[in-house]
Amino acid sequence: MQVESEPAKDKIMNTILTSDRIEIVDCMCDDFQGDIGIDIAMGLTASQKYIPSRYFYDSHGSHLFELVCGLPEYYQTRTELAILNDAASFIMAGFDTGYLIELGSGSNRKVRTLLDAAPRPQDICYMPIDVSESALFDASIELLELYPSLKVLGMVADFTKHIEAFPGDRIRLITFFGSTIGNFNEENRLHLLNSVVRLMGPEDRFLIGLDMIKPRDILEKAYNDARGITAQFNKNILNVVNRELNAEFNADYFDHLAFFDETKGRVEMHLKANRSVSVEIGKLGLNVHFERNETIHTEICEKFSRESAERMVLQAGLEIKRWFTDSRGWFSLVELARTL
Ligand code: AVI
Repeated sequence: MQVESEPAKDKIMNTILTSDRIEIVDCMCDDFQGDIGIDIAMGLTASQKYIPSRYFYDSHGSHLFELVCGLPEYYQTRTELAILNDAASFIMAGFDTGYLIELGSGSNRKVRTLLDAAPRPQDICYMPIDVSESALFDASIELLELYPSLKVLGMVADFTKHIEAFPGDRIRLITFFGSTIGNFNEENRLHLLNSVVRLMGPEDRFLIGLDMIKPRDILEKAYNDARGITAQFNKNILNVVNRELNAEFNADYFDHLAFFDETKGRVEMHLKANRSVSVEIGKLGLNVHFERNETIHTEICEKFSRESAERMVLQAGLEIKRWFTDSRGWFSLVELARTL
């Protein structure tokens, strides 16, 4: 099980950069420290040990994830980009002014296809939301150079907690690419979608990427690449825990494990102890023992069918406006509106 923290109310925001075309605000303050202690204490004392997947994304983890996106086995990014290239003009025809919000923005590659298709990019304010300040900063600066009339309002924020801080004075196109929704368990998925729905006005649109169910060998190769980049990405979570909580994980004592669970319809990632080992978590005053072959569950990657996706969005109070997919039906980009 993965845990999300409670929504933070009345957040204090620090402006970390402001000029006439860009503002970046920080909604995280010192949240990360407080949350990670609670999350790791809960996760590593559970019967199936786990570490929430959001701790993958420190600056090194964000960099490794960018490498994963370019791997030949990881079809998701290029398939979604190809769908976006074909669909962008249709999507942007109905959105020529307002906030273009990107949840978990990372690099700006996908949103650029939308901006390229925008009839009047000067009337759009791009709002990237990401926990990684460095990724958000670099991607925003690059966009300002590429689109000389674009305005950027970036938020260093956890979109599972800070959605209520998003401005609502103009129409919004909220994007959530990469099938990141599949990294949430069913309860947290619904919770997140509900909070997006509460934010949406009747004219707002929500564009979500979904990775679809496909043969096991394709899925398992995507999470077990030949170069071992996904393994490095998975193990990096231990470095984050070491750094943030003064822990003593030796990443060499854990192996990367990723498999498709057909009954659950999801890929799971784990770190499997290759020996019996005890690990001191200094800041928590906790000593955690791992038997050989015991695993830490680090990620779920839900794979959708058209039916399961329809069920999910309907339950959240959303209706499907348009469904874009590739010729093999491997990935889908779904345009949603609030159910009236
Ligand atoms: C971010 N997310 C959609 C990726 C996925 O495929 O679930 C994270 C990832 N994990 C391993 N490889 C990529």
